[in-house]
Amino acid sequence: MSVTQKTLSQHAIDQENKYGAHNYHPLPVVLNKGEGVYVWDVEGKKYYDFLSAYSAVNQGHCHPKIVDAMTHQAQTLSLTSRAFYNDMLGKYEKFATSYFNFDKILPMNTGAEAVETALKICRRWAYQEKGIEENMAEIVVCNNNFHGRTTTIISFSNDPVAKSNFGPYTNGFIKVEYDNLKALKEVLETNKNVAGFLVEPIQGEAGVFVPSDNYLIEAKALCLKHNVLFIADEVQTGIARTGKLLATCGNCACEKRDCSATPDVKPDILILGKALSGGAYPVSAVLANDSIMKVITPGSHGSTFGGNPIAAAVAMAALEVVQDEELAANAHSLGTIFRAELNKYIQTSTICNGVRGKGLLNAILINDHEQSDTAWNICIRLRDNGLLAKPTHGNIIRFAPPLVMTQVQLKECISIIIKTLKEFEV
Ligand code: IF1
Repeated sequence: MSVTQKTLSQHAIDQENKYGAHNYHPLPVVLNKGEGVYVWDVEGKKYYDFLSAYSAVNQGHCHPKIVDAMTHQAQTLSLTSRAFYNDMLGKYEKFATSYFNFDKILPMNTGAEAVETALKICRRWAYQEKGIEENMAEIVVCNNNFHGRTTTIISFSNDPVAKSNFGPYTNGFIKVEYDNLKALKEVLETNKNVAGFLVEPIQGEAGVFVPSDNYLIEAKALCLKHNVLFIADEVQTGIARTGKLLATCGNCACEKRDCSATPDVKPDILILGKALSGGAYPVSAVLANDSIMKVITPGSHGSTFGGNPIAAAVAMAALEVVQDEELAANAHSLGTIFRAELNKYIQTSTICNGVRGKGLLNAILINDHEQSDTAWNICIRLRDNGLLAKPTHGNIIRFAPPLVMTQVQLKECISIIIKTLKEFEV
């Protein structure tokens, strides 16, 4: 059958199926244009993007300031490797360390690379500074975590789909229940070799689990008491997504942040990715103060593209957009409206029995069992109704639009979501 007879979408889907590894199960929609909160498919249909590439496109698709910075740098100097200096990296490092209020930054590319980098820094700090016996360091992680897909990271995952048949696994991790201070306290009191505690301020992939207001600050206090590094993975929750510049916040330089009830927590090691570039380019980073980052010495860590000139230019532009357009405050106020409107609907809904989240990282709970395809079918209908979203696990649908959304646009999206959910009312 020729392409003209098949829809352009089906042709693209068939090509991916035939030539690409099947490591995803995408929603059947083929996009070819993005602008702000909108994306278009190859047949020209327009959608609200309510996933933002898993919180990478916080600044909106193809933000002109970010695209201009990327284009200009790409036409000037794209990559030197770290074998030589260049005029962009130091400028970016000064900008970013001041912006997030840390002494040093180690630039990488993907979120998983930044998580791996943080684990290496934590282990070396444990041996060289805390005095733990070589190869005995343990890092505490939470059940149902998601920190990426490298072999070490899946070694401490409890998701069989992401983990099975990829062994042998990396040792040196202890799992505790998320949002359980008693469990964390117990582990820190009974294990003298704990080097760090790696935690998502909100568990995104697990289903947007927001911990108790005091969890992060009390966990940080326990880490301080036991000389254990508090490592915050803000790859998904960072860069204004939850209504503050960072979900942990941590005395950042951003004056206009709109703090919610959660008290500030300054991590010992901060991990960033995704929206650090506004979704334009792979940029991630690990930030820490000198007392920790000093364990990294020449040749002990690196990456060909880490901190390249384009990444530096893009990240500075992306972070300026967050401040200039007050995206944290917008995420905070729009998120409050979103949860209030969905909670009103839930009072009389038979298909939706909960909404949770912070800022514009939210999820709804579908009233069906985990293995049902109801959440998937709802996302198919949302697509037909002009809004793109995707289930996390089973019966939970994550909603995370770009933070540049206006109140009028949000209200239209809320009506699309409720109209679609009503189609599944029993
Ligand atoms: C996929 C999930 C989200 C992350 C946190 C590190 C990373 C991620 C908290 C690694 C990445 C992405 C990966 C992407 C889908 C998406 C995701 F569904 F996988 F779990 F957002 F929830 N820490 N999350 O959320 O960053 O290496 O991908 O740049 O792999 O399907 P990365």
